[in-house]
Amino acid sequence: MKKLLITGFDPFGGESVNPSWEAVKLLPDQIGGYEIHKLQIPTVFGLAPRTVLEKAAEIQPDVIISVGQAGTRAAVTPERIGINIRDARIADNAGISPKDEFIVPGGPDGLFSTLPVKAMIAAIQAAGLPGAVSNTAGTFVCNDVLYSLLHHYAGTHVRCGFIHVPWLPQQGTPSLPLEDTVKALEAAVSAL
Ligand code: PCA
Repeated sequence: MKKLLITGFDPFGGESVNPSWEAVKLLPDQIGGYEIHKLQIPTVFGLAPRTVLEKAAEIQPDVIISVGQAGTRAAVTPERIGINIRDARIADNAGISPKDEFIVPGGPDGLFSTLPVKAMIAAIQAAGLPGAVSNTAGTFVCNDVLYSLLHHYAGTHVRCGFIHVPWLPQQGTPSLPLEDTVKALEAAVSAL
């Protein structure tokens, strides 16, 4: 059976919950032909991608999907591209807020997700849930993970990418109930 490593973040920015990890935690241990390996990662520049890469070195997944919270979005949004920049508006969970730094000095400006972004969105919508493409994962820790994974696995058979999910209802508006986010992630994985 193929292996999928899927990650969610710890809460950040003073919040007490992060829907990405809450949803990833509730995924079944198998979806379609994939064995699901779940991992919580810290909202810390550099450490977040390193934590994913260490786990990936251990389990040797075929696919890696990192999931994160995007508080202003109403839909579950697979990301099209990661960009080579760290530019934080708020401090990460280690108190660091880099400005205008490259993630990989000398690396390409942008790297496209190697996941089937449009097929995942179609599957989310077919499940009756809000799904849309996103053309920016921002410049905070989520983009740090997306770009770092794409750079690390460029030219290999390991496919990777990122999905942002809305707030939970108790966090603000717009939001999506936790069970809908879980179903949307399942639908996205079923499109792999
Ligand atoms: N969202 C943040 C980092 C952690 C998370 O869940 C982001 O969009 O960069």
